Amino acid sequence: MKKSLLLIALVSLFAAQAFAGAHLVVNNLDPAGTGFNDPTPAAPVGGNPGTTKGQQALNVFQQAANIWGANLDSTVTINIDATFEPLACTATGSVLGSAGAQDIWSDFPNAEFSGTWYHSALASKRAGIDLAAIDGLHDIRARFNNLLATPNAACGNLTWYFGYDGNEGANQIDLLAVVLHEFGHGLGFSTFVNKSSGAELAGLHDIYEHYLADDSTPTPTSFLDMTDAQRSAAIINPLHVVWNGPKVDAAVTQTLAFGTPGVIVNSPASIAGNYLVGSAAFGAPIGSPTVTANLAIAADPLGCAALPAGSLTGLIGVATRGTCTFAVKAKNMQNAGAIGAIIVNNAAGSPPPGLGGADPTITIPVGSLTQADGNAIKALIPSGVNATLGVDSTLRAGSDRAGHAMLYAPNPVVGGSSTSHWDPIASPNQLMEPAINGDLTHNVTPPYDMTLPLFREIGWDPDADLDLVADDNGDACLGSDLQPSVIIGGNNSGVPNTLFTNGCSIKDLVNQCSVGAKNHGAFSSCVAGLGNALLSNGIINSAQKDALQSAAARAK
Ligand SMILES: [Ca+2]
Ligand SMILES: [Ca+2]
Ligand SMILES: [Ca+2]
Ligand SMILES: [Zn+2]
Repeated sequence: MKKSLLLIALVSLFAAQAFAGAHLVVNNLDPAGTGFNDPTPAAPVGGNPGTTKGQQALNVFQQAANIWGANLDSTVTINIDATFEPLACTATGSVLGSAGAQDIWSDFPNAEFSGTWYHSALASKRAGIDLAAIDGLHDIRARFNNLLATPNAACGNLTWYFGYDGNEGANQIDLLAVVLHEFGHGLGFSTFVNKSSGAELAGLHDIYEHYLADDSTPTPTSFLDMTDAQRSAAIINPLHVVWNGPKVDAAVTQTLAFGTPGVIVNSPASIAGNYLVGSAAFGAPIGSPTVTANLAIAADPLGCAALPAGSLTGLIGVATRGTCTFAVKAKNMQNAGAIGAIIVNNAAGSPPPGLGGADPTITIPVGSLTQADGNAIKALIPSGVNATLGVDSTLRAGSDRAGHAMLYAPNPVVGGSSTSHWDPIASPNQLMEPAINGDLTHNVTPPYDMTLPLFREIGWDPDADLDLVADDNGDACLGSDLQPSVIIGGNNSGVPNTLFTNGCSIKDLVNQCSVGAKNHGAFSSCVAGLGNALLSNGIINSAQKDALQSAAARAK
């Protein structure tokens, strides 16, 4: 237990307490009159019985705490400090919330890996003691956007929905999903690697980073084996940063649906392969239908002028971004006979942009390519390029070819978000994507969601009996009796109920005697044998052996 690092300085102390599952406590740090203390009357909604906006907000947080508490196991209370504050807002996109660990630890008792940072809630779960309290801290600090309390044009008139049922209306944001998401970051769904420099925090790996890899190489390259420069390059390698761990790999097959949109170059062989595609707000959705054809550059390479009639008949047209709208380019290519349209970005960066705009007369599928991919493809079009614009039905949306889940790795980097989310290409939509989608279920397990499998991977082991021995890895006695002394049939032997490293207590072993015994005599003699074994191993003394035997004898 040598190192801790304070991420945010705050005070307060809570005593550790044992709970089946985990106990998350939300501390309301809002000043009077706002956020959790907003006295504005509100009608109960979607299962939330609160009668003020503030009470409803607090209820939603408690609901999120209960959902995580039912899915995680810890003997140590998880303390979360939360506020509503004005966060960044625009008419087209707003920061809903942010959260992170207040305190992190390495080299604590029962750490799975040495020299590795853990979020304090997870470190405390493994250690069985409240490590954040040692630093005078809580585990998680979470902030939520107070500008969404009432309709506000600067935030696109979005407001919070306080129901528990996911039935938010138009222009409403499901607060419960956002709180689950932000608590997820604080519980472990985030890396401490510097997203710009690629440097590790204070030179140590972190437990999340442990499973990050770049799959550009035939064998994915672990972030742990990279230099800072290699790490910073990988962080901006879209669709190539993956989670390389067996539990999430298994969750991928249970959760993600087949069908990844893409441009697949079929020939020539030199550039054959899958290319990331951005989708358009107009035209047919990519994949309905999937189109395969030769590519042709529009006679006007920008596609802004009307194109010669029939010049793209049966072809997929290619135009470059700029000068006129995406919809104008697509419509001109459609008018010239194209069965699909590709617009190549005119600036560096990846992933390729989504194509905004509207024109209901466009009926062909339209997609975008990055400048780098588009230029490489365009260079070979004069000698013939055949490609498919559609859905790759052999690849799960959000998985790479090897079956690893993809993490968000946009270029340029998005400081708070890169690598600490799934890639948004994931389908069905996942809780831990960088933007909240309206169809989330509040489930954190497959077949809906991969967040809990990721938590299992980083060490949130299932431990229903809270004996700190993982139920799925080494606990030979599930549902252990952990009373301080061995009590047999109501008779307290006074013998300390030692817990062994295999997750069995002395009482568990006594219980095994009672399961196997045909009658009380057989039970008693089994306990006598157990007492002798414990004595000869120096775990109890002979007086304790006698006390154990006597309690068993009286337990008739
Ligand atoms: Ca998605
Ligand atoms: Ca256990
Ligand atoms: Ca056990
Ligand atoms: Zn997030």
